[in-house]
Amino acid sequence: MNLEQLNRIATAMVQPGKGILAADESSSTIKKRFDAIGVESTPENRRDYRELLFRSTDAMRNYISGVILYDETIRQSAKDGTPLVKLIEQAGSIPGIKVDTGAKPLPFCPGETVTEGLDGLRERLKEYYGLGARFAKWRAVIDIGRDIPSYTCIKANAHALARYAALCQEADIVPIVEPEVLMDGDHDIDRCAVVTEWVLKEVYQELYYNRVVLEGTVLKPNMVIAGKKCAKQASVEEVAEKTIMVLKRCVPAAVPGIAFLSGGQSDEEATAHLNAMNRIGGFPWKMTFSYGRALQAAPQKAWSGKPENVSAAQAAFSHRAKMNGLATLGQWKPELEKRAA
Ligand code: 5MM
Repeated sequence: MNLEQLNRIATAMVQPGKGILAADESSSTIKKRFDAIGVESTPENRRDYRELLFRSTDAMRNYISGVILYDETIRQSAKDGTPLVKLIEQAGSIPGIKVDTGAKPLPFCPGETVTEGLDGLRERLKEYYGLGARFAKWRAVIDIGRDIPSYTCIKANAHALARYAALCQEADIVPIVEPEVLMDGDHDIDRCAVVTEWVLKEVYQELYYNRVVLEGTVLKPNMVIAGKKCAKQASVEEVAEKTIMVLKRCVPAAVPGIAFLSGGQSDEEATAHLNAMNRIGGFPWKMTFSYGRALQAAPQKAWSGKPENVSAAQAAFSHRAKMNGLATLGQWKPELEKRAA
């Protein structure tokens, strides 16, 4: 394990002003996104769409530190034959790879899942390193509902995340550790705080027992936020304060940075929350974004599968990337959205 390299990559991934583009939708997820804009999900269309993102020079050069890819994408080339990984590198951004194989039902735990993908991971990581990946991602999913999450679910997912992270570091690949507490339910923000704290405590305990070196990791958590169906939604300030409170209780200062997922928040909410946290400050890690939907919803809509819309889609992507880049510095303002519109 080359700790110096791991720390250098992790630090570059969370550098101020930039964040991570999560473009690692599995085939079933990207199909859902394409269905919504009336585009058939073929390998060519997926390639064209992702090529459009990676050729968005303004966004990629100035605001995107790294891109999480799916297995298909890391092997694909652009229309002119340039490997997509090269496009990312040429823009000064770091290629990464999703290595979990998805969340599967957890036996005797109704409604809960455990993320799989450890079998053969050592060999896959070696191949991905050869293909250019310098960081990886594994997403555990924790749902909040009546009688869930169970300790069984939290423990199983935390253990798998730590086994994955150790294998990554052995292969000189920075692990993004993503324990996502979903915001799908009707729970309030305080319940989300309690569950997120429990999950993060277990995750850091398992990382310790699995000998993961925190300086060579990045955490990708949910924000502490009320469930989408909760009648009482929290203010931007409350989300920012409670997220910082929970993270301070759980995440050691040795972790270089925290890159949030957007989890179903609107584009602007995800930006406003990140901005509010960075304005408050006073924490030991960099705080940035690793958004999927909150970065891609606008460009997907603008593109809608039409070649003549590529520039408009790239402009939409650049705008969201810039807004989130400003939020990492606490310099975003709602007026900036209006001016662009
Ligand atoms: C881009 O979506 C990622 C892949 O999801 P599936 O494995 O379900 O296809 C997802 O893991 C993503 O990286 C995170 O959830 C963050 O994305 P959001 O949209 O929550 O910001």
